[in-house]
Amino acid sequence: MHFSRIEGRIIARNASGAIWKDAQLALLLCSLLGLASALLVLSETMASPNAAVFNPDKPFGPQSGREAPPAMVWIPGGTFLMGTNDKESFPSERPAHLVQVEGFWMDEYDVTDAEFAKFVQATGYPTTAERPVNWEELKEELPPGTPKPDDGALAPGSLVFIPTSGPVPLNDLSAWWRWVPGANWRHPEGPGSSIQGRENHPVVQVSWYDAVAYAQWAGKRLPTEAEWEFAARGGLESKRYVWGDDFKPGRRYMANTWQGVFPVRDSGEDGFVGTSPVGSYPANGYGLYDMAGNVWQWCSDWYRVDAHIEAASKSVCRDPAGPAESFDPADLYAPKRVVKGGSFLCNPSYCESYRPSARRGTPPDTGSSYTGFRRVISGDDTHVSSSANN
Ligand SMILES: [Ca+2]
Repeated sequence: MHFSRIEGRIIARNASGAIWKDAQLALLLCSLLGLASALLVLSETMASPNAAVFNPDKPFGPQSGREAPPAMVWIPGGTFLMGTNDKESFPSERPAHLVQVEGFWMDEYDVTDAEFAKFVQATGYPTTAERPVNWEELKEELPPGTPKPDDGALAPGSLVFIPTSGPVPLNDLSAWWRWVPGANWRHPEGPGSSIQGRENHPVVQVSWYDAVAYAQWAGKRLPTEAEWEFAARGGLESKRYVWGDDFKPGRRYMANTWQGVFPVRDSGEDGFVGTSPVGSYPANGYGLYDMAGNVWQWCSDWYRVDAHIEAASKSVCRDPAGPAESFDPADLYAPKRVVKGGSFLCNPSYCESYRPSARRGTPPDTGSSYTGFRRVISGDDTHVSSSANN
């Protein structure tokens, strides 16, 4: 077992999981409620240039006037309120603040197993989970003095979700995450599992480095967190979900999430236990699928828990690329990148992170069975699309 790696990661994730009740951050947030309130008033009075009436059966398409790269949709850009002032959110999602993004192209779907297989076949690229753990790199992400584990414990592997046999405290992620040697994108749950029959599911067990490598090979890049959230909102303004404020409009599930007692048993009432084929639920207002639930999606930004507080100090953030470095007071040693969108594990009792404002930090070398990605092309890089690989 990757004791140190697991311990380091799980300690970090425990801390992230407990952030909801983190007194220090809560106090920090309270000191900013005045600003948050001002922004809330602004959110209610500002013009909504991108506001749209959402019809899940008839998403409106891009009107860019340009030929779309294959399987990508045009996100028109504009100004929006990023983050939220909703009290039913994590402190890291607050406060809402004005952000402007330029138009860009975005993958209609998460990158699938079949697509990622083409990349690996063409390049021979070994993913992070398929390579032995580099102790010299890993120890930099752990508290000083952490002893080196046995070499056998540094064999290739990744994190896999394992349901528990009964209810457990929800502040201890190590109860349902296991380091599984041999787990990688071809074997998402470890040896014995495969992606056969899951070719159209989002690829998982990919690190941030793997996602960047594939994006660059395809002539694309990862979205910034601001681009991702703007796109996820689909033209709607400050809605709780990417389709509106009602979680189940007309009693219809709109995303692949978790039903039942977490992390014991997922009833699959929404049609799927685990990942679902991309595009199984209605697209959002921009015609993007799975911008809520299914799998978390890597963004290019470094993760700071207080990134929105810093951003809110400016009148408008224009195409923000995120903070210069990672910061998470609950885990000072492992730098993290932003992931967005929540996953098939998200449940109202736990994190409800399928909301567009939800955000989390994950070390860039850490893949898992619930994290994938999609890619973008800058609006002024359309020429790239003609030579881009799918
Ligand atoms: Ca589900």
